[in-house]
Amino acid sequence: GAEDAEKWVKGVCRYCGTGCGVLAGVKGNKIVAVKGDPDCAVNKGRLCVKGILLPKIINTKDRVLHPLIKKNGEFVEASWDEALDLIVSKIKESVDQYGPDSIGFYGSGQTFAEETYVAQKVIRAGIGTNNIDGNPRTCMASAVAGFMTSFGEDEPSGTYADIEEADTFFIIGANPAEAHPVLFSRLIDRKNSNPDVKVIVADPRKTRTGDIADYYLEFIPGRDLALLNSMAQVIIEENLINQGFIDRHTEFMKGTDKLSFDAYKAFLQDYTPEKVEAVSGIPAQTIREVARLFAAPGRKTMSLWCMGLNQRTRGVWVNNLVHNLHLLTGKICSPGNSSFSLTGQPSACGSVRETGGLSHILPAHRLVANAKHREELAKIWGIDPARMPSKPGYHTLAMFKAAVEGKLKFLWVMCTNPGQSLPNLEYYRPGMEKTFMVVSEAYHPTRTSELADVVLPAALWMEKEGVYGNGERRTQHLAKAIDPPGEAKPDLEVLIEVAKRLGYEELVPFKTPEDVWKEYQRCQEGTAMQLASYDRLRKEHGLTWPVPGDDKPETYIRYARPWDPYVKEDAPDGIEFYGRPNGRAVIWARPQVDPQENPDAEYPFYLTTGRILEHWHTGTMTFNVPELKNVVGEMYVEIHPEDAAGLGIADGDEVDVISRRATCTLKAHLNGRGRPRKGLVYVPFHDQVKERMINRVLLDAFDAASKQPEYKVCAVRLQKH
Ligand code: MGD
Ligand code: SF4
Repeated sequence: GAEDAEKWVKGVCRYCGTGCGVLAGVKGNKIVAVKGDPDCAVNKGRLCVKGILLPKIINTKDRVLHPLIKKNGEFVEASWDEALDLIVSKIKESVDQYGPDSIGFYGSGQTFAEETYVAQKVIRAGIGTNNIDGNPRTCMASAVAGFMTSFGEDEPSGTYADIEEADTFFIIGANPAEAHPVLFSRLIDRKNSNPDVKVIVADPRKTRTGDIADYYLEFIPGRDLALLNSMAQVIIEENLINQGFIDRHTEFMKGTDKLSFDAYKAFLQDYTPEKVEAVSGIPAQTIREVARLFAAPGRKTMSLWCMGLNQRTRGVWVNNLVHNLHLLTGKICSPGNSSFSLTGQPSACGSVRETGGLSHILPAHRLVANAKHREELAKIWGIDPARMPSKPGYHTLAMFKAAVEGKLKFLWVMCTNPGQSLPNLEYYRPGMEKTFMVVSEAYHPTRTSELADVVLPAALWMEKEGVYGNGERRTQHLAKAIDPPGEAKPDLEVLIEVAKRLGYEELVPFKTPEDVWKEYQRCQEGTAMQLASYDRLRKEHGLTWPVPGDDKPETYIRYARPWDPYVKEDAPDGIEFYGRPNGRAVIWARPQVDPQENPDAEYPFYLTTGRILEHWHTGTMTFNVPELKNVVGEMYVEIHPEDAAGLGIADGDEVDVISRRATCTLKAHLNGRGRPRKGLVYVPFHDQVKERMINRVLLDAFDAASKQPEYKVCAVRLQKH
């Protein structure tokens, strides 16, 4: 317990995108307790149940302690030398025979920034392919493309500090009560502090977040594009717009064409509340009331969303439609007025979006497709720009499809568990088995490591030093508190060692994470994404970028003076969307388009999936914590009581959830912690047991622009088991 701690080491929680600061109590080489960091602005000492139980993920019986190589179908212990030699020879062989594009790297929003930075550098500048992607594709890609298309720059304008300033919260497609619990506690505090604070929650499933709603909008899955357009229609119709803001800071677009305000207004005529009532299932009067509340003059409005908008075949569009509401009303770029996408993972922003860990982006928000951006990096990296591959690589599903089709010969998976977390698993898992797959993992077996050829033992949370970046642009340093067990090593060391053995010594002149950070900081020069120095990060409790110099403060609000140092002094109203060539953000005309798979006579229910409070993604860590496992030991299917009655299903009955792709058998929860609307069922995706691994049932449609998979809507049939 805490009383045994000999010292307290500063870090960050290992789990969600909230990014709570923690202090790890260390005795000898053990973490004996964890407490919330009282000096971290995110949580001010608070932690949720997952965070407080972090010490229990470390000394578990399934930690991988030595490299493992699969020989004749069995894993056998090997030395690091043997494992690395094998990896290097496989990479060389694949590149020689099939070219650089036969190699792929699949990373994570849970690695450190330094790890992804080095991985993408070695893959691009060394091997010569852009085949590096990661689980943020399944998580944030639509938010990235939404910010890029609306504002010309990735990541939100505001920070969590907007929570304490906002009067109206519009929460759509997010369940922070379970997925971002400490952030949610800030929201409850805000609501309790002021009776005027109102909360709108829009979700096809009544969640714990919905419990604090003044307005709860239970819409038909996939119909939120219509809902958001309808709110815009009301806002314009009732003259709740901010005309000055629109005139000075925005422009209207549809597809590749500019629109006039009148043409946009005409486009919205298909979305009057009366028309959208029929489409969305929300009464016209409710749509009017929430639109008025959203736009009410003198009130500050903060929107919050997460996977419910991102994991969609029209994820980018629906992101744009939330931004539209803020731009039409001018409720953005001032305290409490914020269009804020929540992130899922502790470092999806810091370690993937910012470092260039997706197949189409480069460090510091640069783009692969931009020749000038490639040249800038080639210069910093000291290589011939011609060596920088110009073709974007495989996005996540394309990469795993290439493995199924035999085109991807070598795949390195680090800090993620796609054998359980990809959709349509029956299709993708055989590809992981077929390709030569290296898995860097802290535990074995996982649903991915079991399919690997080599498993590399990874140092876990607080067993290594590095930097995370949470959902509010906060860059946070984690010190090393203890040594990893057995022969486990930090992923960074392994990446550097493999690069050296491949002959790329000049690309990895790094001895420490700080060395990597210094080079990464050079990549940020000349961009509006400047991060603090390592020295400063070590001392501070996280800083929200841009931080353009060690003597400069962190930045609360982007695109606005006095906060953002990149906004021109004479910018009208002190606002400039400088990511866009003309400094104007875009209000997009985006129509309602239904999801790819919708219920029909054969598969009459919608299925949606997500997280619960006690577990983290594929459960490798949280199922190792007895307290969490005891609360929820297996996943289940939530069914509306009337639907269940119609099928003769009682609470606790085993139910087959059947799609065109696979069947899962799960216990029915009729009045659980969430209640889906009639015609919808909900399954958390954490279970590791094949019969309950819901991702076998899901389809693998994806957003055409962001390539983010659709985890939120598909069609199923239910049957008592
Ligand atoms: P995690 O359990 O987070 O799941 O899915 P994954 O990323 O596949 O996997 C992280 C792995 O890293 C764990 O196995 C852990 O043991 C290991 N690990 C921990 N620390 C370290 C380390 O320091 N080094 C290394 N090498 N390994 C480490 C998440 C993914 O799932 C995401 S991000 C989203 S948003 C999607 N959400 C989603 C959904 O909402 N519904 C459904 N049905 N599926 C989904 N899948 C996606
Ligand atoms: Fe960790 Fe998220 Fe809980 Fe904070 S809210 S303690 S970051 S899981």
